[in-house]
Amino acid sequence: MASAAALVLTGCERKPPDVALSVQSDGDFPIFTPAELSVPTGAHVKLTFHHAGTILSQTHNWILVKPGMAEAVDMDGMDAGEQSNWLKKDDPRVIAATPLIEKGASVTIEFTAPAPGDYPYICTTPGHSEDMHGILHVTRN
Ligand SMILES: [Cu+2]
Repeated sequence: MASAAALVLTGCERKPPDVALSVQSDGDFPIFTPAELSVPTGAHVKLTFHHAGTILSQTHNWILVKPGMAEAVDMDGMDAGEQSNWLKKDDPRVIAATPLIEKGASVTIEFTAPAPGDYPYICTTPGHSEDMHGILHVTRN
């Protein structure tokens, strides 16, 4: 694995960029804003997620999944329960995940942008993903 990574790096003239992204709930509505984000492949991403609610006390998370996997991850998360962040443990379909946060809170996570493609993000609090979803567009460098 290490040698493969070194080959990729030497074949690329540019160092992967650091990219800061922000996403939040639409106030008390279980909707992500923005619903679309974009980042170049290989970037070192620092994503800050903010729960902008002030009234309702339901918690939210931000879960980035492989293409086509949002529904399955959401379903399995429901079985896993709230104490597990509404996520199946060590789910290989999950690329990045924040913990559940309360209204008014923010959390920052770091991850490496995956291969180019369109990756869904959802909140796995039961009943939220139908409206609380978006797409991370991972572009070629
Ligand atoms: Cu939510």
